[in-house]
Amino acid sequence: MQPLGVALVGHAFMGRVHSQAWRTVGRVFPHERPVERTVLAGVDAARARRAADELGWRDATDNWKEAVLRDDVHIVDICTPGDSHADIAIAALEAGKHVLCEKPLATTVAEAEAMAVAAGRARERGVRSMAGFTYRRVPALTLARQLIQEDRLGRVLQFRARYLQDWLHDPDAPFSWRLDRARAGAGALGDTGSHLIDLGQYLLGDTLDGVSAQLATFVDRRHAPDGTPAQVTVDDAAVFIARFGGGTLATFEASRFAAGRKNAIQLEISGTKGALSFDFESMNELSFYDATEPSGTAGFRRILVTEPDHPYLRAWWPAGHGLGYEHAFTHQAHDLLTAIHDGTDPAPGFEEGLYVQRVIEAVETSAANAGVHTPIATS
Ligand code: 4PW
Repeated sequence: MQPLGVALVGHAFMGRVHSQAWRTVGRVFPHERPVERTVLAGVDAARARRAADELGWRDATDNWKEAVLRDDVHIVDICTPGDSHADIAIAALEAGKHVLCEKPLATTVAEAEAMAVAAGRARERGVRSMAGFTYRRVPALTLARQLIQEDRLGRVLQFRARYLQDWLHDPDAPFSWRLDRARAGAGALGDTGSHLIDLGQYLLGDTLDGVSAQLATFVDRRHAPDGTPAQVTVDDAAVFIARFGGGTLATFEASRFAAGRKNAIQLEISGTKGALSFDFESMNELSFYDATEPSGTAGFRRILVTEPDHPYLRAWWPAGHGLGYEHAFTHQAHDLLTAIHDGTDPAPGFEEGLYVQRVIEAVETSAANAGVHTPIATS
């Protein structure tokens, strides 16, 4: 059977992780149509060629448009800074290619809307699109959703979400595109806060009505690696409170200045019948509290999410042997391939990515207005 050719656009951190996933997915999750790493696109031809050799891609190019239009490319995987997502995704969808796009979907709501419209049109022709909110595919979080859907928490009263990193805590940490509003759209809010917003819609199956927010930039001038001074134009940290449509009260925090926290996605979800607690720094564990148990023996119970019956785990190692950061990207590629094969829409699609973008915009509007409550736009 003809392989599904993938074009990877971008080969920095995210491109490398996605590359690993495309290399692994067919071995761990066999699919009828094999995947081929057809072409890697970057901004510089020589660097793209070197990356292609290192990461196992057949061809390399400095022209993403050419890559996207190739007849032997069926999936376009976008791992570039946010300001190029819309152009690449829309060109790919119009050319009839399935698209996986890194998060956040875009740098503005207007771009995300155009992408969602293009995705809607493409869907009518059987072309699929997916937003790369990969943490949905961490088995412990997939399990958390199952438990919530099985009503093990009862009515969910509170959703607490924090995404803490500290890579900017050092005032001498170099400037990069992630600190440039024109290229990234937002700072901690867009880069990592977007995951929390997505996990809210994923885990609770509900969306936020409005937000009250504050943002902070702690270091507003840095130096590029070549010594050039640069202005930081995004937030270093974001906090906001919110309420879901179904009534759940929510708190969100994203920070790149949380000293000592490296990639701590910390969730605690409390309901009338129980609670769940998760920290990505112990990503193979999920804590569950069953409030229906007698109080004398009830307590948070640590579930090691490493058993064959847990989501995605049967395909990996014998029971008890955990997974890491990269595995969720393999699960993401597997879920996209499954949707393409079955002719169904993968989740999250661009509509859900657009919702996240609207929440980001509402957070920024609220913060610019001293935290005033700001509704989430619906169209
Ligand atoms: O997975 C995370 C990303 O979504 C990474 O840890 C860094 O933070 C890079 O972007 C976000």
